[in-house]
Amino acid sequence: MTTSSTHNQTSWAQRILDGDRRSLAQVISLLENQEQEGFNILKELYPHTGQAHIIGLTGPPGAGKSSLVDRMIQEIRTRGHKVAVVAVDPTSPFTGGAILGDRIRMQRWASDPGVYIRSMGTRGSLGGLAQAVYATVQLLDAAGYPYVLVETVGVGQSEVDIVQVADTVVVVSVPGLGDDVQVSKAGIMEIGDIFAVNKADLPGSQRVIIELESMLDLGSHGNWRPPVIPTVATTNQGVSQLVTAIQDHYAFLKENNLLMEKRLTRQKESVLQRLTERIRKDITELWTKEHGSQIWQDLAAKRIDPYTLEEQLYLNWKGGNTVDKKD
Ligand SMILES: Nc1nc2c(ncn2[C@@H]2O[C@H](COP(=O)(O)OP(=O)(O)OP(=O)(O)O)[C@@H](O)[C@H]2O)c(=O)[nH]1
Ligand SMILES: [Mg+2]
Repeated sequence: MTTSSTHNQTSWAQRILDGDRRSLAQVISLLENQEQEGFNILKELYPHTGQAHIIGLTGPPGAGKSSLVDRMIQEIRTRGHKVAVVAVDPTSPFTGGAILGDRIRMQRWASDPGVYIRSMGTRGSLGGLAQAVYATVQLLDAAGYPYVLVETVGVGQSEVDIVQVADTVVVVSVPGLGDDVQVSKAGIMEIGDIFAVNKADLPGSQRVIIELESMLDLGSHGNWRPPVIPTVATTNQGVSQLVTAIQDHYAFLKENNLLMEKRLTRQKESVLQRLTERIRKDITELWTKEHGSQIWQDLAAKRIDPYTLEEQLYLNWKGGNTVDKKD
């Protein structure tokens, strides 16, 4: 999908602020494809961001994250708020695509103007996904959704590091995966603000709860002790408690002046990431343009060493000069 460059940016931004869902979908696609026009629209909307509570849900495949999100939408709607969802599927080559179960679940919100759901895959570069998600969340924030839920698969090594996006991270665990699969996975205990043990109707859930509780007892987490909440997404059990815990965590962040700090850290990181990516592209382009595969041949034939090469490429990029060829 393309948008005409003759389009007035202000009108795009205004339509987002006015809650036009079609425009929202179009701008998200721009962001997903890393189109500069999308970021230009975000520039204008930036002053309108910072109102939404960004909630990340992460956990192993099939843990019931989407089912929980669906129930949370219901709960948040019951409490009288609008809500937006970004379902991130790093493995999917399809944009805006979701598996059948997700489609059916999402379908029931299609007629509710207070709910906006969007799936994001990796149509562009895999590395660009995190940035696209981050930008999309900001857009939804500016569009006036007070709650933005972000569902991602996996923890730690995941392409989209949820901590980079969310104010509150809900780690979803399930019984039956074996303890080292989830609980002791590096980083999982540190990133969770809330632990949901879903599929609490299945055997073994009590053990997962006890394990999580004892690991949390050992750890240090400042003044916020992450709660462990059993849930059954299929029957809505525990969902109200989960949403209340999420709201409590937000209140905690605000009361302790941690929210601004957290968000600033994230924004700095995002600026650095985008800058690094831009410079990386620049350098790659530079040497491809000027040397083709010659530098690699030189390297292979030991006509140049990798350290000198790196130094030369860096100076070349920095000064805009040509790399000295070895004769
Ligand atoms: N018994 C039981 N099944 C559940 C529960 N929650 C979800 N499920 C089932 O688990 C399966 C996976 O649910 P999803 O919500 O798609 O899980 P997910 O974590 O979003 O999966 P991915 O996005 O593919 O990683 C579905 O068949 C659900 O019906 C639960 O609390 N108890
Ligand atoms: Mg899912």
